[in-house]
Amino acid sequence: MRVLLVTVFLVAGFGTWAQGKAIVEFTAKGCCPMCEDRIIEALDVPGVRVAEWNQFEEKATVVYKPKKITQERIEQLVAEAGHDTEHVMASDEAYGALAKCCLYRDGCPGCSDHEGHDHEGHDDEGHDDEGHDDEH
Ligand SMILES: [Cu+2]
Repeated sequence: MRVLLVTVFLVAGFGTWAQGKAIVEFTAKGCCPMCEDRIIEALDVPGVRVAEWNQFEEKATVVYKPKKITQERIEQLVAEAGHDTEHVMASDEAYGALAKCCLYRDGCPGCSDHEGHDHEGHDDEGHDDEGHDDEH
């Protein structure tokens, strides 16, 4: 799994511009506009120029300055805010601090007023909760 992810990492890093800016896209799990705000806020740091998150694709797009911040650090920041990314898992503490609506590992349970993302092809037999380690 790691090896595959690192490959994606490298490919994504090819969007480097001459001005010392780079763009990276990575999966970041989440449910709702609150998650979007949280993720974007987490990326409001020096070196990050633009941060966006697409709720339906669960994908973050970040424009950053490679001299000031790394992709790895960017994903760490998102994970520290409670959102699993492609390469960095959020700690249980960070995940547990999320609003109920935002518990993406449990299928976004509380998002009633604003529907969570549609997992198309979602049938009940195959729940693809990778990294789901709920022991309680
Ligand atoms: Cu949310």
